[in-house]
Amino acid sequence: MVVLMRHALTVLVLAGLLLAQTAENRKPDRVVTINAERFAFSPSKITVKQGQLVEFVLVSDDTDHGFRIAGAGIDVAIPPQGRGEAKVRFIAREKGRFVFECSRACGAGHNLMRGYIEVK
Ligand SMILES: [Cu+2]
Repeated sequence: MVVLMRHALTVLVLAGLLLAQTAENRKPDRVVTINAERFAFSPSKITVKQGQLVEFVLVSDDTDHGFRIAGAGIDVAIPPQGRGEAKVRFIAREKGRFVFECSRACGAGHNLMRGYIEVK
């Protein structure tokens, strides 16, 4: 019985995840892979068109890092090298410059880990 209930719960959780994803379930207009390593993102300057749905694929070349886009409500953990990647979607609704930065303390040059997205 407990096992059955666990299954039911799993199904509910999965259904919820699916619902949450449908809104932005369309294929991204652009996929940009960003590599993170002490103490830089590469590339660190990215230009996108206004309205594009951009998917960032975030890969660490060493330790734990984070990827935060200021003012966009985005902050995800990037797993250490060999432990997979993080994906996050960003819609460039307004023109301008969005700064991104590392959000996990990764060492002495952590504060230097930043870049920007230029929306044109
Ligand atoms: Cu850092």
